Amino acid sequence: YEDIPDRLNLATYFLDRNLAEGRGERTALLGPTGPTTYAELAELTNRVGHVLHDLGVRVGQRVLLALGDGVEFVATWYAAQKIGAITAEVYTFLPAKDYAYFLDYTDAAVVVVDLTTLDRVREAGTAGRKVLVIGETSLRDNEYSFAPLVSAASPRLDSAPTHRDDVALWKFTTGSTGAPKACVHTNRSPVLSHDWYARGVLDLGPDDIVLPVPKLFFGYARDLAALYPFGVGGAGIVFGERTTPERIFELIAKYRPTILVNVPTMMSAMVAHPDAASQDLSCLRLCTSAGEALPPELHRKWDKAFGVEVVDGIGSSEAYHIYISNRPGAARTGSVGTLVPGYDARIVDQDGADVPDGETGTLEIIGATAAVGYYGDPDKSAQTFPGGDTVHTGDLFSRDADGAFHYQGRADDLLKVSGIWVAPSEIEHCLIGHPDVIECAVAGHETDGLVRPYAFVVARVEIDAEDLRAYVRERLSPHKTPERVVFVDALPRTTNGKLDRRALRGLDVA
Ligand code: 3SK
Repeated sequence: YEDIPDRLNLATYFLDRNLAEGRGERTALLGPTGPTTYAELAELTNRVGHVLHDLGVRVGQRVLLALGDGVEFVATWYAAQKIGAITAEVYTFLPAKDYAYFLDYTDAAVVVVDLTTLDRVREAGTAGRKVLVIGETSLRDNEYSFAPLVSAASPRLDSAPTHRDDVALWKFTTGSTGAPKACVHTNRSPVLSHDWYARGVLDLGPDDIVLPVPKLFFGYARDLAALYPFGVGGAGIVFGERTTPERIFELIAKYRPTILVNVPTMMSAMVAHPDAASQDLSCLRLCTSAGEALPPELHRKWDKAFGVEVVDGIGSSEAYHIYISNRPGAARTGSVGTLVPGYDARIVDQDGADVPDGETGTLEIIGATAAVGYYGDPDKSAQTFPGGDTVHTGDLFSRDADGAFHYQGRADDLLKVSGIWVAPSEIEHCLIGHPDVIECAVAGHETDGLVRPYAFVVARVEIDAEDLRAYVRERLSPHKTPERVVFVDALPRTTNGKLDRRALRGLDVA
């Protein structure tokens, strides 16, 4: 990463560069308040930067964003970056006790909220912190109203002279056990990921308009909608409401985006939607899929329903963003693709030795976007980030002779059934092939003291559990047949929309 300047501020790099390069009047964001140009967004960012600074935020302190998507979210994020603070974002539908955890863990100098989160953040307890409130309401002692402070602030602001190796942002990761932890990243991570993935793989350009399915608190979406397009003069779409298939169809019809940043759960809901056949998605040049594995059968259903190319990839908060991906024009069903240029990888056995092509092992990813560690957890940091820009992912993969990677599940999700290791993903990929299965997940539950695979299924119509078991039995070896099929209305999900396997294992199936 020698090409990256020593002095690097993300607000200057992604946002202000558009003014310096004569793109101030181009659209940066599209949303409910209309288009926002780069010049307008940069000015709002500068004003918010002054407000944060006047509230006492200093270089290296944390600013916690607990607010819905919108122009204010993006401006506040860049404002905190511009003054050299560290940004961290959290989901807006958490209970008060979770906000208490995040406030305590981040020790944020200022927490920025809107009217959807204010009450729960208050209940969490904000003593000793300043709360910047977006929206009109009556305020308490430590609370400050965003709009009047912002309009009184200066529209000009110099960037803090941050270095490329200074800590810039935290990305929260839920992990499969324990409380959420922050992956601590320096300024160079988004800049490199922008070059390697957004430009190198997606070929993002000035005419791209990006619509994110996940909300901006999830780095996958935030970077692809509000950082990477700015790096090339393109635009992102922001909307505050919860994401539903209907809303996505509406936004596609209204803004005609070129890239849809998607996750398999929403792809499945879009495919199963009764109005799917009448949608015109021809504006989309591609749809990214990440966040969790895309079952090949869902990929095929998507192709048949919409004909929009899916560029499936895998990323993580630990490695910053996507590090293995398919390539537009050469996407393959059933593989997450090849290494994003800039990254290296090893697939290793339990002793850390490389496994040959075609065999399954644990993936180690090597690249200069690796986090410097988990905040406040040196032991876990040492396990996951052993040095040399390496991340131990805990994901099982095989690599074929063409260098394409095949996801085989999480190492800690494997089930030992009748003495044989079983990957839940194999049973899931089989079940999703059934025409009446919308979504499914497999987890280990005990039957008579023995661990057996249980399938949790969201079905389109009423199906007989025995028929589904027979469907799997005909296709996989007998010990992979689910011991039970449990029909559910929805699968448990983490705030990032990923399947919550811990919750699945804890479901009462009596
Ligand atoms: O899947 C993830 O967790 C992820 C995290 C950060 C950026 C991108 C992705 C896909």
